[in-house]
Amino acid sequence: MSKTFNKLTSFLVGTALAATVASAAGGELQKVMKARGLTENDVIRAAKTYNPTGGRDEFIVFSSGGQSGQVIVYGVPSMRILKYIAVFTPEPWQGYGYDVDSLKILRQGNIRGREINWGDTHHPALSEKDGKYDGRWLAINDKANPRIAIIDLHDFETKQITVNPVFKSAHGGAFFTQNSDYIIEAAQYAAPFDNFYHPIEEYKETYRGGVTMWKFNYKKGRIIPKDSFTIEMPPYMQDLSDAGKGVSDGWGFTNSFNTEMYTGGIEVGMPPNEAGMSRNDTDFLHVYNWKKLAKIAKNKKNVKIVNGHKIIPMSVAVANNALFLIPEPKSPHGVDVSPDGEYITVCGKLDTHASVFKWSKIKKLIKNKKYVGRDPYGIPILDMKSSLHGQIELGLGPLHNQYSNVKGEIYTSLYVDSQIVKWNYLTLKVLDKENVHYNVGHLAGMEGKSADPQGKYIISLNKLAIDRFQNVGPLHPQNHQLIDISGKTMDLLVDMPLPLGEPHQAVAIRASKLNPHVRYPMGTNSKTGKIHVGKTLAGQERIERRNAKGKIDPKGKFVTIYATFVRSHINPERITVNKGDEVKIYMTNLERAQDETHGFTVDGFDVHSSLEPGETTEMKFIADIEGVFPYYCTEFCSALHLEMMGYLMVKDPKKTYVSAKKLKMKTMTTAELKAEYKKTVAVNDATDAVIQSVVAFLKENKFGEHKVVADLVTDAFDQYGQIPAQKKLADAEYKKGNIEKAILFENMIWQLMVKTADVGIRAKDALVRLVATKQSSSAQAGERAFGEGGCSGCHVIGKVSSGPDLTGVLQRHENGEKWVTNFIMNPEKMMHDPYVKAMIDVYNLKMPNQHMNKKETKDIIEYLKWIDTNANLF
Ligand code: RUQ
Ligand code: CUA
Repeated sequence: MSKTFNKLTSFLVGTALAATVASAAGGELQKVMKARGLTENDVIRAAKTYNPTGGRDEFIVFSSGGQSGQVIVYGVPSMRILKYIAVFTPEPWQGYGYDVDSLKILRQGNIRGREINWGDTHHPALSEKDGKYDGRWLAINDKANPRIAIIDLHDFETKQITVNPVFKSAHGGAFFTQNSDYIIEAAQYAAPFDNFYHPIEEYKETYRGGVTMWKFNYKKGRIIPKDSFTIEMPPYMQDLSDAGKGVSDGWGFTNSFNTEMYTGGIEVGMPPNEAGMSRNDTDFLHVYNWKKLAKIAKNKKNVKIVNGHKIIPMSVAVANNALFLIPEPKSPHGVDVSPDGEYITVCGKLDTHASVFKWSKIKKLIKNKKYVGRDPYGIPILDMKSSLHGQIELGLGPLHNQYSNVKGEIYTSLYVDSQIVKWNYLTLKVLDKENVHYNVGHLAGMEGKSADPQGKYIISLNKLAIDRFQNVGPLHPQNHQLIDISGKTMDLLVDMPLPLGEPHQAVAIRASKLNPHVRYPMGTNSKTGKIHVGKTLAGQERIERRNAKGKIDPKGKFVTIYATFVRSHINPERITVNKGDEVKIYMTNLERAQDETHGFTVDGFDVHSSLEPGETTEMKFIADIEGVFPYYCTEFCSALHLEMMGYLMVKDPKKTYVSAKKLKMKTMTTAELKAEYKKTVAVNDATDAVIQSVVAFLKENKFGEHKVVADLVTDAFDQYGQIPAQKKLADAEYKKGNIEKAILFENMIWQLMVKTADVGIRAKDALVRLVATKQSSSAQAGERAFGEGGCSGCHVIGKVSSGPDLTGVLQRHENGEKWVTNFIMNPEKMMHDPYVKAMIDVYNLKMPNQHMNKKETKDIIEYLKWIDTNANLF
C-alpha cells in the first residue's frame, strides 16, 4: 500500500487548494480548519463529497435495509439518504400497510395464509439489458421468509411480493439474468419442499436445497409464478448466486456450504453445527444451464409439482446435462461473474484465497464430459484444478467482489482483516489494501456487478461501527464508508451511519439512468398503475350509503366517501355515520404540482394514506366506537395546512341525543357586513391585477417554450381556474342577502389567488433565469454575495423596498462603478454626499457596512451589470 505517496500528493494538492481558497476567502478556510481540527486531506475529502444546496449526486445507491424489511436509497458521493422504500414492512409515512391498496401488496407476502410483517432484505438487484443496468426495476429478496419483491423505479414503490412456495429460507437472491428474463433465488437452509414434518434423521432423504428461476415480465415489471420453476438441489446450503453474462449467458452459478450435510445437535451431545459444517476442505460451486432447464420445465413430464409450483428433479437436470458441481475452498461466500462473463471469482471466507474459475475451461470439461466423479445424488463433479484460472492469497476472510472500469481490476472485502483489497484477477496480483471500520461484508461499486462497471467509488458496507460515531447505546448504527478508487491507491473519503437494520448489499446506478415521474395521471392507483375505481374529480365529491346488496339505501350500513384533496381543503369536511357502519373513503389528490403531497388520517382509527399528486387511494375501517374524530391532512402542504381538516362524527343509533342550548353571541350589523364585503372584493381585485401582470410577463416571454415553467403555469392555472365557480357562489349569496356567506366565498377566492400568485411568481423567477443572458462566474458569485452578505435584506431587484431598487444604479452616478464600490466598502465615509443624505431621509435608514472584501464587491458590481443588461425582465 503506497500510503506515503497518497498522503504526499494529497498534501500537495491540499496545500495548493487551501492556498487558492484561502487567498480568496481571506484565511476563512484556514480559520475553519483550525477551529474544527481538520487537515488538508480532510478538506479535500470534504470537497469531493460535498453537495452545495440543490446539488445532485452522480450515482444513486439502493441498499437493502436488512431487518427493517425496507430498501434505503442514497446518493454518491454525498452519501445523503434520499428515501426508505417500504417493501416487506408497514411504513406509516408512505401509508404502506395503512391504506387498502398498499395493504394488498403487503398481504401478497402472507405465508401459508398468515401475515408476515417484517423481512430480512438482503440482495437488491437492478434490471438489466445486455448485462447493463437500465434503471427500470429493482428486485430484492427476503432471507427470513423466502420472498422476492419488485419495486418500480418510476415511482420507487413496491408493486409485487412473491412468496417462494417451496423454500423455507432464501439467501442467494435476487439476481437478474442479463436481459431480465429471470430472477435467480437460491435457498439457504435446506428443508423439505413440502409443508410437512420430516425428522432431521431423514435429512439426506427428505430435506432439499434448490435454485428458483422466477420468470420476469419486463414490460409489466411482474414475476409470473406459473412460468417459474425450481431446480432441485442436494441439501447442501446453497449460498450466493450470480447469473452468467456475455460468454456465460444462460448459465447460473451458486456456491454452497455444509456439503457435509451435518445437522448438529448440541442438545443431544453432538458437536455444534459450526464444527461439522466446515469439516471438509472443499464445498461445491453449482453450475447449471438455466436456459436449457427453462425449456425442459415447459414439458409436464419433466417436472414435479409441489405446493402448486414446478420442480425440476436433480435426476432430470443431470440427465439433460444441465447441472454440475465444482469443488471450491470450504465455506465460501461471494460468487461474482466478471463483466465479460469469462471469469467467476469465489471468495474463501474461511480460506485466505480467492479462486478465479474460467468459464471457457468449465465449458470444455462439460462438453467433453470430463468428470472426476459424482456426488451422492449423482451430479457430475468437474475437476477443480482444470476449471481454475488461478488462486490468489488476499488476506483473512475474503467475502465479496466488485469490478471497476479497468480491465482485470477487482475489489474484494476482507471481513476478518477489515480491509478492502484491490487486485487483478487476470494477472492474480494484489495492488493495494485499505483499512475500513469494521468487519466489511459486501462492497458496492458503481454499476460494479454489471457488464459496464463505472469505477470511481467503492462503498464498504461494514457490519460493525464500534467507535466511529457518537455512542447512542449498545445497539450501534451500521457504517457505510465511501472510498475513492479513481487514483492509483484507494482513499477513504467519508463514513455514513445507517440506523435501519443491517444493510447487507447495495447496488449503485448512474443517476442519469433513472427517470422517475413527478406526478401520476389523475386518479391513478399507484399499486396497479391503473385508474382507481374511486377516482373523484372536483365537483364529484359525495357520500353514499348502501346496503349489503350494494344498493343506495338510507338504512344501509356501508358508507362510501368520495373525497378530493387540494390546497388547502378536504372535500367533504363533515362526515356523519352510525356506530357499526363500514366506512370506505376514496381519496384523490387533485394537485398536479410537483411535490404537492397530501396525507390523510382519521384520528384514532389506525389508518393513514399518502396521496401523491394525481393519486387515488382507498381507506377502510369499521366505525365501531362512538365519538367525534377530527381528520386532517398530515403533510404540511401549504400555509393553510392546519385548516385542511374535517370531522368524522360517529353517533349511536340506539341513543337519543338532547340538543345543546344555543349560546347567544354578538353578530355583525348589515352595514358592517357590507363594509367587510366591499373591502374583501377590493383586495381580490388588487391581487388579481398583480396576477394579470405576471401572466402578461409570462406570455410576453413565451413561457410555453420551457417545460419547467409551463408545468408551473399549468399548476397556477389549476388554482386560478377554480375562481369563477366560487365567484358565482359569492354573487348568488350576496343577491340573496347572505352577506356573511358571500364574504366567505370571496375569501376562498382570495385563497385561490394567493396560491396562483405563489406559483406564478415561482414560474416568473424560473423564466427570468431561462431567458436572461448567461451570468459570468463573477456575476454568479456576486449574486451569492448579495444574498448572503445581507444586501437583499433591504434591496429587492426591480422593486423599491426598504432600500432603493438597484436596477440602473451604475448609471445613476458619474463614474458609477467606482462610486458604488466605494459605497459598498466604506459607506460611513459617504454619508455626507448630498445624494446619500437625501436617500437616508427618504428611507429612514443608513446603508450599513457589510464588510465585503474587494473580490466580493467586484463580483457584486458584475451582478449589477448583469441586472442592467436584463433590466426588462425585472
Ligand atoms: S451475504 S456479507 Cu447475506 Cu450477501 Cu455476504
Ligand atoms: Cu394538505 Cu396539508
